[in-house]
Amino acid sequence: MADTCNIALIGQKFMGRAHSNAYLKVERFFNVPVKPVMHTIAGLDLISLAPFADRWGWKKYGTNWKDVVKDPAIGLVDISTPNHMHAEQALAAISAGKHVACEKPLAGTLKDARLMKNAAARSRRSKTFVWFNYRRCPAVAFARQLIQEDRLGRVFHVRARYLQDWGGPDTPMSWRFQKKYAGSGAHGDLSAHIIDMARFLTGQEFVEVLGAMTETFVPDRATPPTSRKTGGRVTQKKKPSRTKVDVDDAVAFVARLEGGTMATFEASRVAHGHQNDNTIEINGEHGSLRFSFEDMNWLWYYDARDEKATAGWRKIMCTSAGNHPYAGAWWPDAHIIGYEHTFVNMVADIMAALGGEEPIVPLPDFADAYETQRVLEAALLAAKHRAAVKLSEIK
Ligand code: SOE
Repeated sequence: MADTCNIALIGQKFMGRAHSNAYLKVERFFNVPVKPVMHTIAGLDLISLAPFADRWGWKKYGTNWKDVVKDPAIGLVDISTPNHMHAEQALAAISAGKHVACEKPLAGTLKDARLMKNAAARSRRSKTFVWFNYRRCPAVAFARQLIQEDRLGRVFHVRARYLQDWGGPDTPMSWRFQKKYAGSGAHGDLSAHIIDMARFLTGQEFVEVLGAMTETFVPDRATPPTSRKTGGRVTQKKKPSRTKVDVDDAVAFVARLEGGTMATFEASRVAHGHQNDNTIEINGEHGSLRFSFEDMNWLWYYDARDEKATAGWRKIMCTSAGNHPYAGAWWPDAHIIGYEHTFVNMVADIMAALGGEEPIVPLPDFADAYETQRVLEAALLAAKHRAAVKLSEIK
């Protein structure tokens, strides 16, 4: 019989839903050596917490995350909160001897990320994981496999972009637009994913960021109405006001990876027509690979060794059991999967790791995510100083 691990999830918004769904589904599709038990959900808003717990099947709920992480019944703490809370929550969970699965980026700042990495390294009991979920699209995992089989030969280019369009002037202020909560804007939120993908796919670390540019197109945003409780009555603050944005809406940077790979990255929240366009292309000596999340079941492959007359991009449907990672857990060929499956795949791998088994695809721990955080920092410094920044300068 499989062991169990009681989960405490902190955060009940977008990622809270994605993770809850993953814990709920995983053992219907995967044979996991350790089964997650949806024990406690912690969140700030008590009014929505009870229905959330009920809808997703969390046994308990509470508004005090500090009590929740100390609960002896809990085995793994899942941190799905804004970036400025990651360090405090992860450190508390690690010192309570829990395993930790933290949302990306590892933290809002390099300093927080370093504290987390060091705490994880010192711990004898805690295993750590970071939710870089796009590694777990079968097409991405398969691309890595092809690169490891040396299908591309020497890698020349990585060309990655992550474009969204929800951050225009009409979007009100939220934690994502404030440095004290988020650390940075599109950069920490979106570049973090494509930096992780570049490292994951090529197996190469970054050597230098040669140049970077950040831009804040929308300098302030409407402050959302806050509600106040006066004498048992909830009153809305009416006066419209605006709050200053102090993070980037968009970023672009150029980097060199080990092996001399030339890499370009772009991330934006104001690129109309691109809603979740997480695209990466890799060009090597013998061919190219291309993945785009909005078409996530497909991997594009160009083999430069094909005869010229019939050479061309192959569009590979990555849903074949036994051939494509994770595909065997899901549906018959071409019965495609979506965003939520990447999180289920990740929980399957976390549960495998907790049970002493090999995950299907390597899991990023705090030390791994810290490498991505160093690249984020190098690009921010390169933009600030309009100068190249060597990764060796970022400790
Ligand atoms: C918002 O930009 C967001 O939810 C990111 O925070 C996620 O990491 C990304 O996967 C989807 O978009």
